[in-house]
Amino acid sequence: MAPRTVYTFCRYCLASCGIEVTVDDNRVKKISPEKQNPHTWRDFCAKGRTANQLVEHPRRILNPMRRVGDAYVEATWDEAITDIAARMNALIDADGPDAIGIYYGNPSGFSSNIIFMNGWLDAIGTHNRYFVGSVDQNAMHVVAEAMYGSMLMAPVSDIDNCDYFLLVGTNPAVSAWNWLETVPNGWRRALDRQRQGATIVVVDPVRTESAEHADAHLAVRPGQDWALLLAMMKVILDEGLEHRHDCAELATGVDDLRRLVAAADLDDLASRCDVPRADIESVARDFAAARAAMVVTRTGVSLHLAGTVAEWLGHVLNVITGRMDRPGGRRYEPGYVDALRLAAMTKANSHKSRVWGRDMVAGAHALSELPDEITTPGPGQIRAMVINCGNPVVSGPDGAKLDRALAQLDLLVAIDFVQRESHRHAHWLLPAVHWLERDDLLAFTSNMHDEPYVQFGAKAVDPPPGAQQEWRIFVDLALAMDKPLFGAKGVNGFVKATRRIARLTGRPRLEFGPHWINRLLIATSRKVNGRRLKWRDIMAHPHGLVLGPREFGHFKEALRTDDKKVHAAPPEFVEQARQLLAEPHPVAPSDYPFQLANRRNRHSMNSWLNELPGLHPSGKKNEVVINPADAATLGLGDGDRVRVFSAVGEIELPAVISEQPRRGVVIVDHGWGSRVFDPHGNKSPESFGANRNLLVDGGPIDPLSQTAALSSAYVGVERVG
Ligand SMILES: Nc1nc2c(c(=O)[nH]1)N[C@H]1C(S)=C(S)[C@@H](COP(=O)(O)OP(=O)(O)OC[C@H]3O[C@@H](n4cnc5c(=O)[nH]c(N)nc54)[C@H](O)[C@@H]3O)O[C@H]1N2
Ligand SMILES: Nc1nc2c(c(=O)[nH]1)N[C@H]1C(S)=C(S)[C@@H](COP(=O)(O)OP(=O)(O)OC[C@H]3O[C@@H](n4cnc5c(=O)[nH]c(N)nc54)[C@H](O)[C@@H]3O)O[C@H]1N2
Ligand code: SF4
Ligand SMILES: [Mo]
Repeated sequence: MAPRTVYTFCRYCLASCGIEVTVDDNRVKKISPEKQNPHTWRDFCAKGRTANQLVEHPRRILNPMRRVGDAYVEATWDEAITDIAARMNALIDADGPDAIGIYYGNPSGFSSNIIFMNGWLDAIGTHNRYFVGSVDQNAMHVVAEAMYGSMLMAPVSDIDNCDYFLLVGTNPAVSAWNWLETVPNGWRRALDRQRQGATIVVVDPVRTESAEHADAHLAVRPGQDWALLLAMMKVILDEGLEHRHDCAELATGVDDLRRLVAAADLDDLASRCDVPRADIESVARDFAAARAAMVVTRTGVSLHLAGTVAEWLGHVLNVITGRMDRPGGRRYEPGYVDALRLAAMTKANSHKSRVWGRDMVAGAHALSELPDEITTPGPGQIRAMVINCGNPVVSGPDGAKLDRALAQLDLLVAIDFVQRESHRHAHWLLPAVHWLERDDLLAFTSNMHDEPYVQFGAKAVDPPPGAQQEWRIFVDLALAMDKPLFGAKGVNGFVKATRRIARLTGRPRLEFGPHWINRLLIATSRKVNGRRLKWRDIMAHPHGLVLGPREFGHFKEALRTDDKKVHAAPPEFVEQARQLLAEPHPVAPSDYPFQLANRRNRHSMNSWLNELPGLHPSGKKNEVVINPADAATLGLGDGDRVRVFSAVGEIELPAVISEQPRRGVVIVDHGWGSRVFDPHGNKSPESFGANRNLLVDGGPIDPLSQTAALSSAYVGVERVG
């Protein structure tokens, strides 16, 4: 057969680059950027180009594998599902549904996985749900819920009209312009604006690639953005630089903000964040005066103990200076599916955790609570876990504590391509399907693109015969456990009936699955620019389809607060800010004088690509990056072997001396030190670099987002030997 070309998009990150995949004999020969894609391809990177290396990973799990003693043996799906269902049901019968827990990681949001996973979790009725949000974007969810009335209401950036970019805790030159929004080619578009006269200010303790190109770089003390942004808000409100109309008509609570800043002192705030007061004042004034401006906040803001307050203040700066829903600011893109309405219709999970008595955030508990929920005996103790698309021992705080807890489980099931660090105690390894091997319609992120856009993510190659998509695994488990899928009577019977019909007619697509839901979502989709989307429109546009121009004016109508206003000063945030103001200034403990920062690498995707052959030309490892002045004090030279330690762990890595981190900050990239095991051949595990999250204590958390100090933990550094 001649090679064929498949047009689809990359599903590693939300940049969603259009790609052209050359396929020969069910093998990927080449992946290139798809320049006919009208919306997104210009961020295309080596991760997308090498995506087939994971598909063809020499250690890929090809069939379910069951642990027998210290080894694994292959089994059929029937055996796997029957055994897992029976063991889980026995635990539920003995201890109740909370005996079953789940962790779902970042990639679970890039397919229909989560819909069906929730269907299974609702079938069981467990509250023990843990997700990646507590080590990523929970702060944004908490802020959006309180200010806009929906945790999913994420504003998108109107880069091409912006005159003043205040980028806080984000490095778009490396990570692309995406989090809970995506602006394809966003960084280059911002640089284009800069050439036309726009100003870019980057706030980051690290002199990143983005900071290198900025007009100004404020090297904030890690975790203290709240003080910096509060100071800017104070300058704007005290000097009357706010947008009068929006403060009165769009928002409520601005008077509460005035009272809050009246209690704050600029010199105090400047000293907390360690940015000169004069710099804060000039940025605040220029930001407020700019014709069009935006604050953008990301993981550099959220992964701290005061992350939610800082995230909130970033949104507040946009609101009070009239940046919402105006050209060059942030707007709301409604997309073709009304995700906010659908989210409001689904039953919100609420539950207080057993050990720490904490509420759920965004429908799940925080990763830092998981170890204690596994190890503390009593009713509701987790006895069985599923890890769905995740590597929490590496991505979350205090991985060693979680690893010890996972070892105690009666049953651990990992759904993934390879057996990674977090899966080392798994009783079952279930082989997953890569995005190159599956069809996806990401309808629930349609409101996160910076223009109305749809593309069907077509599969390029068939998956290995023994791999299965998560949706099917969760449906099979619900049926085998005889628990009602989606917690609704009758669904299991319906699913079985469609399976029977599919079998009898030889038409597999008659079986209930994600394509049913996709069709339904399109049939009930909202009109975009006056036109309702049709399934055949999507199919007729394999390169993707822009559904008309960007529209302003949707922000206010999308608000889901009762009074349809932005709540600028939710009392819990104001209270938390007051508490932060009352705390003493941050001082590093004498044993642990440095703060541990993090970087992303163009060629890494969190923890899942670092061990691929050929992706890290500069060598496969992470290192500790130290400011020359700190290195001199420690007597360290480039390449020296160094021990980095905290109260909960220690790691060893080579030192690199660089001006990148400010004094008192050392950088170790996350996502390394995650072993890839060989359940088939029993060769020794492959591992590169060190897991820096072993140094992060999971105890102290941001009370609002329940996120640990992932990017501001205190550590000590010393030369080895
Ligand atoms: N210190 C520090 N820690 C961080 C961060 C940081 O900046 N600093 N970043 C945080 C952020 S933003 C994130 S998103 C998290 C990520 O945290 P996680 O999502 O827990 O971890 P990943 O490293 O993304 O691992 C994803 C796993 O899913 C698997 N996988 C990929 N696709 C699929 C699929 O389709 N199906 C299945 N079943 N498995 C799949 C991969 O092989 C990999 O094992 O890490 C967080 N941790
Ligand atoms: N190449 C690549 N791209 C990715 C990913 C990847 O792993 N690799 N991951 C994707 C994912 S899951 C996500 S969530 C996004 C994340 O996108 P971003 O949030 O833009 O991620 P980073 O590049 O880590 O940028 C965070 C920046 O915050 C800085 N920072 C750390 N602490 C502080 C602080 O206290 N204050 C301030 N102001 N800054 C601080 C860090 O030094 C870093 O430069 O990227 C996505 N894109
Ligand atoms: S990983 Fe690279 S190619 Fe894939 S969507 Fe993100 S930026 Fe694009
Ligand atoms: Mo993330």
